[in-house]
Amino acid sequence: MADTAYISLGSNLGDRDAILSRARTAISEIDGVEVIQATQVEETDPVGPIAQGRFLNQMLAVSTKLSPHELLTALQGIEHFEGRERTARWGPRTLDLDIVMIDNVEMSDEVLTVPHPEIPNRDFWQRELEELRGARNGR
Ligand code: A4P
Ligand code: MG
Repeated sequence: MADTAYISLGSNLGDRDAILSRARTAISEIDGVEVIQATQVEETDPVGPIAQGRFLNQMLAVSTKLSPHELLTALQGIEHFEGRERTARWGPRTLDLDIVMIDNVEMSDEVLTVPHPEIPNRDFWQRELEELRGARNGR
């Protein structure tokens, strides 16, 4: 059985366009994952307590045969490949990949919460979800 997952790509350090482009390619190359749709890339004001540069954000809808944890591990591998350095929580990053939602999945443990708890605070995520899920449901 394949699930539909919604993955957020974010970058506010370095060559943001090139980083998102490589991330899309890397996600499409994960075994058991197929990219089915993508929103436009958009520039967004930083959310959270740290003053930092603007982000480029994009959301992908993917069909995945992986478990949520396997998907998270694969995404973290891509983040590390892009040389992300963890400084402050919420702080600047070359590449941040978040699992925003997985259709029909609700779960929370020490490493993974789905749907992502920040959805209510991020207008652009809500818009992107509406765009991708609305299109898939024929709206
Ligand atoms: N984790 C738990 N649930 C999830 C999930 N659904 N998807 C855990 C991904 N990871 C999840 O994340 C910390 C840990 O969260 C992971 O190890 C994983 O086990 P992280 O990415 O290492 O740390 P972080 O990103 O600094 O913190 P956090 O809390 O994930 O922050 P966010 O929510 O990723 O926020 N403003 C704009 N405009 N655009 C952005 O993209 N992003 C952030 C980062 C802040 N402000 C932003 C944006
Ligand atoms: Mg994150």
